[in-house]
Amino acid sequence: MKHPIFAMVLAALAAPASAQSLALKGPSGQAVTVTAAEVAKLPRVSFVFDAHGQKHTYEGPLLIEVLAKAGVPTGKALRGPALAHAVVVRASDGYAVVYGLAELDPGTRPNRIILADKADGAALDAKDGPFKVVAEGDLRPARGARLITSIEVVNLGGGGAPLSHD
Ligand SMILES: Nc1nc2c(c(=O)[nH]1)N[C@H]1C(S)=C(S)[C@@H](COP(=O)(O)O)O[C@H]1N2
Ligand SMILES: [Mo]
Repeated sequence: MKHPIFAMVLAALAAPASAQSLALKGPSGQAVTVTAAEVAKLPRVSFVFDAHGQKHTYEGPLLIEVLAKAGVPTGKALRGPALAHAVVVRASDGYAVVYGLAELDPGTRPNRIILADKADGAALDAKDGPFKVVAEGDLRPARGARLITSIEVVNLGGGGAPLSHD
């Protein structure tokens, strides 16, 4: 390998998917970087998503399981003021999508929202990857942000106290 630039390009092309990462910001400002290898270790879910008649099987962890690494309330803690948390998903092309934290919770609603890192059994390609949020059951693919680079959880300031039965 005589030419240094050629060697660098080859090294970049050969970089493993685990070199990819995602910047998380939690509701109290916690900054956490999650690598593709860490995402790959979380429990995995898969389902078919139909985008304008094109069906693909997406696979990855529940998005809320990823956000738990940045301290979001989950399970029984996802009540009261936590219901006023917004999840802002940002992509490298400037696209952004907002979800409500509670809709990511499998105990709140059945349709799953995942951080997909695979489609049809293969790692996402350069057009979609390394990560794409896929919302099961959405009737159109607009909320399915691809090319995701960061996710921020913002507390919009709900002041209500949780009731004992919520
Ligand atoms: N990063 C990113 N994700 C995006 C978009 C975009 O412009 N940028 N467009 C959305 C919209 S409106 C649609 S219809 C689908 C289109 O996905 P496709 O290009 O894979 O068909 O991606 C969604 N996710
Ligand atoms: Mo769209």
